[in-house]
Amino acid sequence: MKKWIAFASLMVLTLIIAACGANNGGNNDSGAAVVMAGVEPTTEIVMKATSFEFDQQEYQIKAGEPTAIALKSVGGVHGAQILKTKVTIGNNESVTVQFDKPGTYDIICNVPCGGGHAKMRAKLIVT
Ligand SMILES: [Cu+2]
Repeated sequence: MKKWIAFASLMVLTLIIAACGANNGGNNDSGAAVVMAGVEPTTEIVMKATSFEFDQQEYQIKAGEPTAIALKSVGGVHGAQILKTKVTIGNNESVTVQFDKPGTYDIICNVPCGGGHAKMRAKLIVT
């Protein structure tokens, strides 16, 4: 009887370790961009948001450079989320980020701002 309990405990432990391993693998994706709090940016881009679009379809930044990404709302209240990263920029806020390597990321509005909200998309191209 005790053997079964020990075996069951071992199985549970194995599953927990496996689950943790899988989580770490998933987090690597989010490591592409790092928020550089307190770091002086070397360059800045400004995204202007209106209801319901960003002023450009594509924004370009360079990998390896601390870059301030500012979100200026010209009309309405909006937010920007860079998918596959942990970066979000609030309404009329600026966040300094640095990307490790080139890539293309989707930017979406993350504030439910009205009828055209779902169409508020742009791309961030890291070169
Ligand atoms: Cu929105």
